[in-house]
Amino acid sequence: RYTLFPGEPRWPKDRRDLTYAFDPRNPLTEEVKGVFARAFGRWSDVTALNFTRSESFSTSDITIGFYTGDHGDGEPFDGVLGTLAHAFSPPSGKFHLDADENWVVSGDLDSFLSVTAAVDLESVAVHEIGHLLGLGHSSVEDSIMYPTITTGRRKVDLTNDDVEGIQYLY
Ligand code: TQI
Ligand code: ZN
Ligand code: ZN
Repeated sequence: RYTLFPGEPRWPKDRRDLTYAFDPRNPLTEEVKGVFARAFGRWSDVTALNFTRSESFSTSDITIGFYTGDHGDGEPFDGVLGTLAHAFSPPSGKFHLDADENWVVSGDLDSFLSVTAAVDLESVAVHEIGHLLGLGHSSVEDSIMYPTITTGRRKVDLTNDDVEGIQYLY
């Protein structure tokens, strides 16, 4: 079953249109930006939420960046595997990814075979966006919000449990 953060924090009712921006210090390809757009789309498909990409990092609701090691928020990254990414509950909007991971862009199936400790970017993004929106971890093994993922595995489809959780909040 899904869980929520203590106090059930969520984006307020008058904030159904949320913007997101990428840290300009990380130049990302359109292919990588498209992975995030698809991950947001999986949540906007089942809620009244809309996510729009913004070019203004300082004024966006959700900010996305790739960092290594200590990056100033007291939760340092740890190199390959271990912590892959973290996101904070609403209304923080901070979504950080460990730049030391061997991120794989979904659909690139062959890369799973050749990359050691490959981590599927879209799978992690869908999970972290769940946290950004207010979902904690779920006990349902197939759910996006289950707290374990297998390296090299792609898990991007919301389950009924994820949908029930997000539709309770929004
Ligand atoms: N990062 C943890 C996570 O996102 C950070 C974390 C631990 C956390 N406990 C939390 C975040 C409670 C919010 C609330 O779960 S992680 C997975 C999963 C991680 C883990 O790097 O370990 C995914 C990132 F669920 F598969 F284990 C993405 Cl998909
Ligand atoms: Zn961080
Ligand atoms: Zn998590």
